[in-house]
Amino acid sequence: MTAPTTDVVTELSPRLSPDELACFARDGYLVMKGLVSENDLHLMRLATRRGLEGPIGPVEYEADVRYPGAPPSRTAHGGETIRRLKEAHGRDPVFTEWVSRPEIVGRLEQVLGGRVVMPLAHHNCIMTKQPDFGSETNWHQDFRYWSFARPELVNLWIPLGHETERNGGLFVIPGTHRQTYARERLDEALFLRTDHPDNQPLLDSKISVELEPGDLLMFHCLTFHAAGRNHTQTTKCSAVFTFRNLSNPPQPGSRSASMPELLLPAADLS
Ligand SMILES: O=C(O)CCC(=O)C(=O)O
Repeated sequence: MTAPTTDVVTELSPRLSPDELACFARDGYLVMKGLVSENDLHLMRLATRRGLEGPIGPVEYEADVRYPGAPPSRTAHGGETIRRLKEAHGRDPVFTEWVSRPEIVGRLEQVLGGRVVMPLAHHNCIMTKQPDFGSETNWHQDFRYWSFARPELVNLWIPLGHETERNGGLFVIPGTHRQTYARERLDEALFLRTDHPDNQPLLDSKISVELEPGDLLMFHCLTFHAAGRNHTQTTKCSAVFTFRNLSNPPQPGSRSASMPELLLPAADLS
């Protein structure tokens, strides 16, 4: 991997346009172009490669989650396939430097409605979808296992390479963050049941989120999303972080409160 020789420094707006804000409010997700420079991507990829080659912990293995397609145990064939490099924040300063930039914090302030905090207990990882043993993730809302005063968090998903349906890219169901769901529409682990008739219209409206390096995907913590397996021979990697408004704290004693959080510098939106 060679370092990029130039990185065009352009002033990026710290704001989403009114159209982008309206799309995010309606759909629960938004793809933004050109927000991650080649140089930042290079540093993020280096940190990812270091983590995978070490491997440098903490990591989550596919065998730990047992999702469809994952090896049955860590000692089985493919059992050492990594699913996530956890604690991305501590792996390289590039991640925190990047999320702290005005063009990122400003957008987060707009959608969250005030000062932005980055919880380190959720996501804060590099998702790796590896060939052969990378698993499928069924339809879920990230908030299902989180405990905050309000379900008003957003994720930023930074693709480190191209993401398509073929290499296990994400699918989303637009607008699902604005609805409520009867308990029987979800299975025991709170995944959306694909055999429930009431869920069919939702499942039929799924969208494959195609991403390229430089893109940034923002999605609401209640937006149903899923991902398939990686049918290529190249590992797909994406850095993922979660954000909340300062006034939306984790419930004391919960897993959401189990790690420190970062208060991001305020963006100047004037
Ligand atoms: O890449 C995937 O399989 C989806 C991951 C995901 O949505 C999650 O872990 O919340």
